[in-house]
Amino acid sequence: MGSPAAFSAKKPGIPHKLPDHIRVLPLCYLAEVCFTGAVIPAFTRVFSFFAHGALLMSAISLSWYYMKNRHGKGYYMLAQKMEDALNEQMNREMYSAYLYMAMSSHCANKGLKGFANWFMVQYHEEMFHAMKIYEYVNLQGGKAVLKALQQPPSTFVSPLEMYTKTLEHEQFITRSINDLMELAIAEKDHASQIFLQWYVTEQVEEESNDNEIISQLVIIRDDPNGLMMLDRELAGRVTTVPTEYSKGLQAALKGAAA
Ligand code: OFO
Repeated sequence: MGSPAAFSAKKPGIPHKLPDHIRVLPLCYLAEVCFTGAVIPAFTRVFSFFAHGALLMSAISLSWYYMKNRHGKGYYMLAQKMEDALNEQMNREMYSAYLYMAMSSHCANKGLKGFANWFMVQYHEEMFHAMKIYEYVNLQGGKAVLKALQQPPSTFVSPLEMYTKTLEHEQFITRSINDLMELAIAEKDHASQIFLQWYVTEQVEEESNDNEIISQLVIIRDDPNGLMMLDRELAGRVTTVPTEYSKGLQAALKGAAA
C-alpha cells in the first residue's frame, strides 16, 4: 500500500501550453521593472499602475487555469470536463447492467429461462462497457469515480414491455455517447474520440438487436408456443466479452481470446 506522500505525488503527463495572455502579461510587469525611474516620473507612475494591474490579472488567470485543469497539478492527459463526463457514462453503463440483471431475474421468476439468459449476457456486456471506461480513465491519468446506482424496476408487464424499455434505454445511451463524442471533439481530445468510436459502433448493434427481438415479439403477440420458441432461441446466446477484470481489461481480453 502506498504512503500518503505517494498518493499525493504528481502523475507524469503532458505539460499543457499556457494560454498566450497568461504568458504575455508577466512580460508587461518585467518591462515596468526595467523602465521604472528611467523616464519621466509621471509617465512611470501611469505605466506602473497598468503593469501592476496586468500582473494581478495574470495571477488570477493562472490560478483559474490550474483549477480547471487536473485540480491544479498543471499537468493533464484528460481534461477535467472529459474525465467527469466519462465517469458519468461509466455510471450509466453500470446502471444498464443493473437494469438488465433485474430483467433477467424477472424472466427467471416467470420460467422464461432463455429470456433470463439473454438479459444476463447483456448484463456482462454492460459491465464490459463500464470497465472499458474505468480502465481508459485511469490509463489517461484520471481517476475512475464510482457513484451511487439508481434502483432499477423489479417487475415488468411482458417480454415486449421489457424489450421496449430496453430499446428506449439504449436510445438514451446512444444520445449520451454522442454527447461525449461532441465534447471530445470540442476539447480536441483525439484519444477520447478514438476510444468513443467503439461505443458509437456498439450502440448501432445494441439498438439493432433490440429492434429485431421487438419485431419477433410483435408477431408472436399472445401466442404461448411462439413465446416458448423464442425463449429457446434466446437460451443460445453466449457471453463473448471477458468477465474476469481483476488483472485489468487488457489481460481479461487476452484471456477471453485464448
Ligand atoms: Fe452499453 O450499451 Fe447498453 O447500455
